[in-house]
Amino acid sequence: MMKVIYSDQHKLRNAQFELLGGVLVRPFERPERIDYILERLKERKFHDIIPPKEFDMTLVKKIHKADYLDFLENGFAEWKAEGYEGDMVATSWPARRMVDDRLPDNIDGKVGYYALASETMIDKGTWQAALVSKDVALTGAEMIANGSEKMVFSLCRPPGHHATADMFGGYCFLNNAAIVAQYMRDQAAKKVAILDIDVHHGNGIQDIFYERNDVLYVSIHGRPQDTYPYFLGYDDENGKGMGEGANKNYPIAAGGKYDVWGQALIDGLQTIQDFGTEALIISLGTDAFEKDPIGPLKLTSDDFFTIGQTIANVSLSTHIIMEGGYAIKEIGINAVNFLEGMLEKK
Ligand code: SP5
Ligand code: ZN
Repeated sequence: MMKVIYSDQHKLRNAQFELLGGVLVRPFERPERIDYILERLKERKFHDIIPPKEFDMTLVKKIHKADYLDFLENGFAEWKAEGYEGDMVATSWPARRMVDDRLPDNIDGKVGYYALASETMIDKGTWQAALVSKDVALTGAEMIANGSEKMVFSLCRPPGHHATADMFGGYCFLNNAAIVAQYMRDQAAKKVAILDIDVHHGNGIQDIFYERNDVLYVSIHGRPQDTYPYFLGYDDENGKGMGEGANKNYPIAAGGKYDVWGQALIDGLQTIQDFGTEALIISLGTDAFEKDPIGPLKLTSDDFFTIGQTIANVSLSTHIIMEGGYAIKEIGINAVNFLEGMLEKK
C-alpha cells in the first residue's frame, strides 16, 4: 500500500479570516480539510501513515529568497509589535509604475512587498506549519529518491504552489512541490516534471522554473479570465530562455467537465513523456471538483479515480503532494479516489 506522510503540526496554522466578496469569512483552507482526508485514508486501508523527518533549510534556500524567509519567520512578531490585533494581511502593494524592488522598513509595507494577494492572512503558527509541511514533502521525496518507494503521498498543509521565490498568497508560503523538484534534481533525476492538477494555476511553480530546462511544469486549471490567480496561466506561457518549451498550461473555461479536462491530461502526459521525465511530482488539488466552493470546473468524484489511473499508465515514479481542495465533505473521497486510481492502471 502507498505510504502517506503526515504531521498534525499543520494545525498550527489556523488563521481567523479570509477576505471574500468584501466580507471576512472563515478561511476555506482550514485544518479540518486534513482531518477528512485522514479519515478517508484510514477507511480505505491506507494504514501506513508516517511522520516527517526534519530537514534543514538548504533546499528551501535554493528556491526561496533569504529576505522572504526572514519575513515569514519574523514578520508576525513585528506586526504584533506594531500593536495590531488581528492576523497579518497586506493592504497595499507596489502596483503598476510604483517601485517594486525596495523593501520598506514598516511592517505594512513589508507585508505588501511579499504578498501576491490579500485573501491570505498570516497567523502566529503559520511559519511553523509551513516548515513542517515542507518536511512532509521532503520526507516523501527522500523515499522516492533512495528507491525505497515508487509512489508516496505527502499530505502537506499549508499548500505551496502559489508561493514564488519571494511572495506568499493563495494560502501558500513555501513551495513544497518546487522544493521537492529541486531535491529530486540534486539527488536522483536529471529531468523532473511537475503535473499540477489543482484548479488554480500554480503561478509560483511556473515562475520559479520558468527559465530552467531541467524541471518541466504542466498545469491544468481554470483559465485566468475566470479564475484565481487571474494574472498568469495562459496557454502561450511556454518558458523563457533555456526554459523555452519546459512550461505548459492548459487553461479551461469555467464550467469545464472531464471531456475537456481529460483531453488536456492526455496531452500533458505526452508532453511529460517527451520531456524525458525521470521523476514525476503531482500537485494534487481536488478543487476542480464540481461542488468546490471556490473552483469553477466540474469534475466528479469518479473523475478523480480516472485521473489517477490515467497518470499511473505512464509508469513513472510519482510523488503526490497535497495542494488545494475546499469541498470539505468530499475532499477525502476525491483525494483518495485519485490515490486509488494511481494504484490501479487501466
Ligand atoms: C492552494 C489553493 O488552492 N489556493 C487557492 C487560493 C484562492 N484564493 C482566492 C479565492 C477567490 C475565490 N473566488 C471565488 C468566487 C466564488 N464565487
Ligand atoms: Zn487551488
